[in-house]
Amino acid sequence: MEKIIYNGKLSERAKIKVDIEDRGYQFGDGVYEVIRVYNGHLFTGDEHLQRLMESAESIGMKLPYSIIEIKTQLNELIRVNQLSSGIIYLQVTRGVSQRNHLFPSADTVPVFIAYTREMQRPTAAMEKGVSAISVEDIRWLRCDIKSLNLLPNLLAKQKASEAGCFEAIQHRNGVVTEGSSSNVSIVVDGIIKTHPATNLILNGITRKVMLEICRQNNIEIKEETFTIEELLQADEVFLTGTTTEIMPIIEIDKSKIGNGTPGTITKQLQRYFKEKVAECCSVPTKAQ
Ligand code: DCS
Repeated sequence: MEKIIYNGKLSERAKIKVDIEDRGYQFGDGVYEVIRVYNGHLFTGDEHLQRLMESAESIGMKLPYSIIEIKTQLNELIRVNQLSSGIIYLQVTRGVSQRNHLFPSADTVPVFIAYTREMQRPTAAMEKGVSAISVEDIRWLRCDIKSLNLLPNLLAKQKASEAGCFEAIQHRNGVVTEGSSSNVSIVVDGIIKTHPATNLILNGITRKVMLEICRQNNIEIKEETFTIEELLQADEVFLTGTTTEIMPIIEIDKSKIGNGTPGTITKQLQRYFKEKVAECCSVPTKAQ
């Protein structure tokens, strides 16, 4: 029987129902995280939970549990569901109250859920590379908050899929921001460029891991904006994201990137990333 976390307790998934006046359901009034699990271990769990707390605070919500409590709950969930390779999705909404745009009274209890899903690493796509389209970024000006309001991201991803592509790379007036569910970097003359962590992008945890890898291995990186022209002319382009990992982009808007195969630096970053995962997660947990 699949278990989930519902308001701090392990519960049977089939028994939990969402209230029709849950503010997450009605308004998208809440925040979420997706955390990767490798070999039964949370990968960069602390960073994700820290971001969840910051997202909640940015919309005037307080998490109902401490980060340590949440981590304990998540590890228990991994154990009972016997998850080895996959993700944990967690979400906190402002709770259930009669529909009203105003925040509900202070005693309204946030609704906190987490569930697991098995998922393998996207190894075939990471080896071959994937294609993308460019789209206008029509989102709001607080993309740094991991809010439940994902409609513009969904529209962008759907458009990419209908064009036979993996991701939609968004831009504001020709300046690249990020993918619909990933961050974007380019490589030009051996130097990586990625959008600075401002209000216009989600400060991706995988992006942070990638920055750390670059610092540790003397790969030059500039957190600077770049244009659609620079993107199309770049030697290499890659995405970073929790489920995407480090994903080479070999074609954008039907135009080849570099020679149309994954770039050398991108492949190097993939190897370093795999090492980071091994450092954290190579020893199986007791339950496996
Ligand atoms: N940008 C956006 C808009 C995202 O939604 C995500 C992650 C990222 C960047 C990459 O951030 P992480 O490296 O922290 O994952 N999106 C999550 C999602 O909604 N599904 O999977 C990952």
